[in-house]
Amino acid sequence: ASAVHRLVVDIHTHVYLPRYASLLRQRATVPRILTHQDPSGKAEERLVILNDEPAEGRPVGSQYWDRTEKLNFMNKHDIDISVVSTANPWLDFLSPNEAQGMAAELNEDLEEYCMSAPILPDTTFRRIYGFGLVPLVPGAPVSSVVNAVHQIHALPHLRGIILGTQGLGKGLDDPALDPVWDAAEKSGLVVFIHPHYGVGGEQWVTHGNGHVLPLALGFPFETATAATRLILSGVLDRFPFLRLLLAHSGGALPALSSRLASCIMHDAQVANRLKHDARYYLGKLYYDAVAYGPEELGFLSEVVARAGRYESATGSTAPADRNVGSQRMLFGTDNPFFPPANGNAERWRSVTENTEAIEAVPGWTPDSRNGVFGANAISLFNLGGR
Ligand code: 5CU
Repeated sequence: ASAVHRLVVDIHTHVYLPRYASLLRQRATVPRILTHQDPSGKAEERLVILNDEPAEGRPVGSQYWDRTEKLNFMNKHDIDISVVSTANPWLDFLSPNEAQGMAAELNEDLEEYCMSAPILPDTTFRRIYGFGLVPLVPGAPVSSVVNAVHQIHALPHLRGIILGTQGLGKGLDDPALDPVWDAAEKSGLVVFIHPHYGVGGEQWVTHGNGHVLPLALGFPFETATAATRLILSGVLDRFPFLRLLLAHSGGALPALSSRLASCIMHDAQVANRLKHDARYYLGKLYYDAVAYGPEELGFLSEVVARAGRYESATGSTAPADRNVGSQRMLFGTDNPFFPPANGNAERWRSVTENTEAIEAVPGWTPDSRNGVFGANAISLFNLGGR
């Protein structure tokens, strides 16, 4: 297998399409793009998306919206194919009407962005596919979200949906969202759950810590909380074929899943509601491999494989095989976030740390590494077709 060129597919890579960037430029409150003047009078566009980030924001430019820049980044890092998604906070700040119209337009824009990307030489793959947007905002009629799922499903280069965790204002475990999970399950689209708000913000009082606490801890706890609420509400029992992909390797959930199972076991009301031990559900989810360390990736693959022990009929007592767990893990970069801290490095450390981590996971075979780099994505997203 290693003699054949290994395909690298980046499934966690973001864009602010030009229409979305224009929307952010029109805003006076976060999220927004503003024009910042330095003391010499030089003007520069800045992005402010997180509520707690400094008001002057961070530099933003064509790397966020220009497809040529995305392809240049892919070429520089030997990435063959990207499955791009709008970055946070998606449409979360819009009214239901605005979100509905914007989702429909941005999905068409993204289809065009993907469809007009080059074909990967000697293959039937486009170099770019996408995750669409749904108008999941407080007060939106659930039918508008279901309609957007149908729109995305009908657009040939969109293979998934990206979601934040707010739902219709009551989180993703809101029973009102069952029609959305039903439509997503029937469509086979991959649902990418991504954080934005963080959990634990009251602990982030800065002391000069910049974005470190919200990004390193707040984001992973938000993802873990959202996924746990989905498990506890029975969504994964009611929609067992739903394909949910968790950002940042599942955040804090893999490290806490046995504790979660124990807490459920000691609460009869919750335990009676679920069909399986909590650890079982971790084997039904997919995870990006954006964890930056081989030990963390190895641990995740073991926890995912261990879920097989909690299959009620066939449960095995064999040691959890990391290679089995790796089949649910997929390479990602988080581009254009985490650019080199010291200017224009040839290759971004935020990318090379993840590629080196995949290469170094103890116990993974070459096939498992190839799977995480690209083969798992090709199968999960059913890539191919011009
Ligand atoms: O650096 C950041 O703020 C982010 C963000 O907002 N979203 C993301 O996916 N990665 C980094």
